[in-house]
Amino acid sequence: MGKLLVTGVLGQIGSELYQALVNRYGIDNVIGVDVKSEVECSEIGSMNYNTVDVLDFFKLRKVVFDYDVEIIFHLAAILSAVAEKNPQLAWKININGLYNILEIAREKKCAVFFPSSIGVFGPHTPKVNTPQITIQRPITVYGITKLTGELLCDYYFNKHNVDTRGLRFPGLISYKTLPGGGTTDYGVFMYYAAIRDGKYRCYLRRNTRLDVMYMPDAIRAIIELMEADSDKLVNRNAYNIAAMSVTPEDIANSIKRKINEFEVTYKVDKQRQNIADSWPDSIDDTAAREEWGWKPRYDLDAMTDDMLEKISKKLKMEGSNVPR
Ligand code: VAH
Repeated sequence: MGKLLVTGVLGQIGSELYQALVNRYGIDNVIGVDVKSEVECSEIGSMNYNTVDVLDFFKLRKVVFDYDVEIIFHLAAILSAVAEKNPQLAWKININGLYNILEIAREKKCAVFFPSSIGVFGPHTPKVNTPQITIQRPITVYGITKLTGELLCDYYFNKHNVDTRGLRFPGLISYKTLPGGGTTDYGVFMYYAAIRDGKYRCYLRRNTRLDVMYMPDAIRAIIELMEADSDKLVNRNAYNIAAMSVTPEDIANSIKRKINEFEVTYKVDKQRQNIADSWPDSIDDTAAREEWGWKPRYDLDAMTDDMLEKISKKLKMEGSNVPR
């Protein structure tokens, strides 16, 4: 595999994907870009990094050509809850940023990974075991940008032969880099609160059912998809993938197996509840399993045990400067 570029490399997915790609292909073959400068973010020091805004076409194009990039993992995006507060910015970053990536990939003949989301589905979509091909009428600007992104990626594959591939991620749970304003961030915050405070006030109803996935599974899915045989990919933009369909109460009960006194209360945030209610309860990922061998490795309790162990170590090392 040639040189790999990760945009949004300082984000929740980008930061872990960068490290996984370095571990697999070597640091000389991976470049990360994001909008922060090395002064603003200490993690950058150890990375192959350039400060680039995906809206800056010429600076982005220069990085792709200077490093002779062959695959672009385009993670830069505004997530659902933040997007609803600033739809214009979300449209600019999520659409114009992707358009720049696809135009550069067309010229440079790069492959492109695009992170879609279960946010592309809406209230008219079958909520249980949501099919790969189904009604997609999202009610959030985030979902609209991700659906538009799927269609743009398909267009560039069919019209310009750009090797675009995507995944419809569920809510992703991780401990290394905090999520950036999504609707499913509650899962991450619940684990931190369980260890640090022994209690958590959840902004979604206790019985709000959503698909979630542990980050190690998500990172492996990206790499396995981009290494898959292109000729076998039919639903390339973008695959449903799933791991577990859970509620906040399910996660709380899984945590209580290890932290018995953990208490969760519920104070619904209407906006994020409305977003969550418009998304599926569970996802059918048969196409991903059949076309490139997708299979999750973490269930809820395995994720909980690993999250609690890793966050405990992180809090000991970094102190409590982590989310409340
Ligand atoms: C969000 N974490 O909450 C993202 C994701 C399915 C949710 O797309 O916006």
